[in-house]
Amino acid sequence: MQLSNNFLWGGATADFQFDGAYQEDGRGLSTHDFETDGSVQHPRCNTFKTADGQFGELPSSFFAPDSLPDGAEPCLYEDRYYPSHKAVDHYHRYKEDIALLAGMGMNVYRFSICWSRIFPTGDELEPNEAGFRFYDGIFAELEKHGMQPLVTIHHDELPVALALKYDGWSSRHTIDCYVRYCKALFERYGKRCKYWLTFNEINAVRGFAACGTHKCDNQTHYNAVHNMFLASARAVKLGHEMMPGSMFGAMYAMSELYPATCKPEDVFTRLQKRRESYYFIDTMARGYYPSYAADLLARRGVTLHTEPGDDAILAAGALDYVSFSYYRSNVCSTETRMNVIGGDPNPYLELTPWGWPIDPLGLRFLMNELWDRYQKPLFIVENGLGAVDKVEEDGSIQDDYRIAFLKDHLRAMMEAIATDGVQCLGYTMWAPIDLVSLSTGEMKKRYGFIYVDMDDKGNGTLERKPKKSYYWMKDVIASNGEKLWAE
Ligand code: BGP
Repeated sequence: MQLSNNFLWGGATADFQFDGAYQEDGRGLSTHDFETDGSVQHPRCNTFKTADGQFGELPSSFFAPDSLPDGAEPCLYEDRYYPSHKAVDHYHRYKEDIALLAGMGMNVYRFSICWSRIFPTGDELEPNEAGFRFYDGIFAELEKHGMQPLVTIHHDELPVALALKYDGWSSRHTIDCYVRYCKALFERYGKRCKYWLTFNEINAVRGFAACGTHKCDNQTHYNAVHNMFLASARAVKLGHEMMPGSMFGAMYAMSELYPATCKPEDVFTRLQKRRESYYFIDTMARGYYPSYAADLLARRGVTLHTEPGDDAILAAGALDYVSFSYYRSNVCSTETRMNVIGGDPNPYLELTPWGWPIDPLGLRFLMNELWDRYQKPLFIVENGLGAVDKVEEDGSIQDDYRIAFLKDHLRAMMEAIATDGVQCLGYTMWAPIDLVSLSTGEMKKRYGFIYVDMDDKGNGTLERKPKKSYYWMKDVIASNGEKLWAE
C-alpha cells in the first residue's frame, strides 16, 4: 500500500511552545506569556495581580479553564518560570531546524504565526515590519528545501492588549483586528503559501490564554466563538479574493468518541457529545449553523448575540478542507462528565505515560466520519505520542514506543485513504522537534523525532539530536508509506 506522490508529509509546531524570543523585534506580549511551567501533579498557572495588587494564580488546565477574578490583570513574576519566553529557541535556530525536517524528506511544515509579532497590541493600523523578518526567513528556508508552508494564523493566543482592552474574542472589535492581521499576512505571504488554518482547536479552547476572555461561562464563551466564526469566515473570503487557489481550513481537536454501552441512552449521549464538536465544524465548513445549534445553546442557557448580516458572512467564508488533531479516543455514558477530552476508561486500550488512550482504529473511524459528513478533503495536522525519552550512554535515543505508535496510526490513516476512499491532503506529526507541552507546560513530555537538550525549567544546551524514529520516519516518507507494511 502506498500513497500518491503529492501526499503532504510533515510536522507541526506552535509559536508559544516552540519559538521563544518573546520580546524580540518589537513583539507585543501575548496571552500565553503569563503561563508558568507545570506538571500533571502541579498544573501550570496563569499568574495575575488582583485588583488590590496581590499575587494571584489560576490553574490553567487548558481544557478546564476558570474565570479571572474581577479586576485582576495578568502579571509576570520574577520567581516564576514562563516556558513561552524562551520555548526551545526556534527563533534563533530555524535554519538548522528546518534543515533537519527537510533531511527527513518532509514536504510540508505547519507553524503558527504569532499575532503580537505582527501587530504588537493588535490595534495598530500598520504591521510591525521587524516582526515579519523571522517569518520571511522561515518561508525562504522552506522554499530552499522544496517544502510547502501550512500556516496557523491563530494558535490559541492573541495580543494580551486585545484581551485587556476589549476582553478578547468577546468583542466584535477583535474581529476587525484579526482581519487586518490576516490581510497583512496575505499581502506579505500570499504568493508563497497555499494552505492556511484560521484557528487552532477552536472547539477546545476557552478562557483567557486561548480566547482572551476574562470569564469562561457559557454565555461569554459561545458569544466569543460566534465572533471567531465570523472572523474565520471573513478571513477565508478575503484570502480567496487576494490569493486565488489558496485553501483554508480550521483545526479541531477530534478524539473519536464511543458510547460506554449499547444502552440507547448512552448511544444518544454520544450523539449529543459529538455535536459539541460538530457544532464548530458544521458551522465553519458548511457556512451556517446546524439545526441542533438552538437546542445545544438553550441547554447551556446561552442567548447568542448576532447581528444582521452575520449569516451572509458565514455563508461566504466556508472552509475548503477539514483539519484536525487526533491523539486519543474517549468513552461517554449518561453518567460521564467530560469536556472535549477526558471521559470514562476504555478497558480495551492501552494508555500513554500521560494517561491518553492509544487508539489507531479510532483515527480511521474518525476520518471516515468526517469525510462522509462533509465531503471535503481532510488534513491531519496533529498526531503523535508524548513520552519520556532517555538519552543512552552512546548518545542515542531508542524511541521504539514512538515508532510503534506512529506506525499503527499511519497504517490506520492509509487504510482510511486507500481502502475506504477518504480524501486526505496530508499528515503533519505533532511535534517533529521536542517542545513545551501545551497542557502541562513540561519539556519532559516529548513528541519529537528530534531531541532537544532542555529540561522543564529551561536548563540545557538546546542542542538538537535525531532520535531513532527520525531515521524510521525518513524511510516511511521516502516510500510514501509503503515501508509501514513491509515490517
Ligand atoms: C494540541 C495543541 C498543541 C499541542 C498538542 C499536544 O491541543 O494544538 O499545541 O500541544 O495538543 O498536547 P500537549 O502538549 O498538552 O501534550
